[in-house]
Amino acid sequence: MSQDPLDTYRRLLLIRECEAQLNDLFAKNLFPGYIHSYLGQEACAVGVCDALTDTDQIVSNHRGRGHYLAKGMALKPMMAEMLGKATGVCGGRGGEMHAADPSIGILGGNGIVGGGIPIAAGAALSAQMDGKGAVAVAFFGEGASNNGSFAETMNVAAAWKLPLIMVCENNLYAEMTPFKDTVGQPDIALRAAGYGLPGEIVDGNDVLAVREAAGRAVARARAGEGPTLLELKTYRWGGHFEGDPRKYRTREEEAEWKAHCPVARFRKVLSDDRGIAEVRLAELEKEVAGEVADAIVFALESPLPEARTALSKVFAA
Ligand SMILES: Cc1ncc(C[n+]2csc(CCOP(=O)(O)OP(=O)(O)O)c2C)c(N)n1
Repeated sequence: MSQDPLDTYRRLLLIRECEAQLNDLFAKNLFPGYIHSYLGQEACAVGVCDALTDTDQIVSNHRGRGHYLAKGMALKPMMAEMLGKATGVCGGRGGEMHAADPSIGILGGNGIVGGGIPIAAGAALSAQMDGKGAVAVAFFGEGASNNGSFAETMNVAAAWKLPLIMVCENNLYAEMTPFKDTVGQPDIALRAAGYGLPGEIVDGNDVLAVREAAGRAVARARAGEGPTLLELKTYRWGGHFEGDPRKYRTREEEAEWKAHCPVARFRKVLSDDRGIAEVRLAELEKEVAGEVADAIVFALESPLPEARTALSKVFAA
């Protein structure tokens, strides 16, 4: 749990810089496979993870780097994993969508939309049985909220009072489909009442608002009062994946959302409300950019996994 505003800012910057640099690698044809960028959604991951401890567990989705970094995944092994290298956090076997580090409560990403939600419920059930007050978080998009796994998990989590925080990052588009074309009413949080649990709509571009809402949900879960659904209203700045021509939305809409940049917004809070000097903020920004640049060099220079290890860590062959 972080209460240090500069630590919060550092992690927002870390995600922002990683995403920008990875997009650059992709443009230079140095990135294997797809990139599902988290640019624009940084405050969701950081705000939620600020309310957690190392023993709490998270389950991510296909847009997971923000979640990994916010929960504390080490930068170099994370970056190497993205490039499929042997030094990656999963030895290069997970790649862009499936990094994990259970030692700090990151149970992994998931390429199956909605697939991570019941896994998080399982982690919450196990935390409940352990009785040590840990909680689990499911991160998913609004597209996943129309999947059966969402409905089934909401029901069982409420019935069993699981210490589960359901975090829906509503970024308005599932691949190329506008969310408004797929639902009868646009507020996912309202569905919570039908299952018998609290639901809250939060400005997902305001890291402090996200942290406060997550803090309330975590406190409820730790107290044995059961799950909460948080709907974080946000926007993905890029396409569904890098290279997506984004024909399904306007550049004007994108500019409007970019004006509510979650990183710039928190920077303004730090300088205007908390009196943190410009020079300190600029120093931190430079430091983070340097760390990311070093991590990219590390990842690029790392070896690919050796062919003879192809079957290691395979449960059944
Ligand atoms: C079960 C399943 N259906 C469809 C897909 C293809 N798919 C990948 S991402 C995606 C959109 C998911 O949207 P959302 O859950 O809102 O997350 P976002 O990409 O907006 O972060 C789809 C349909 C998939 N991977 N798995």
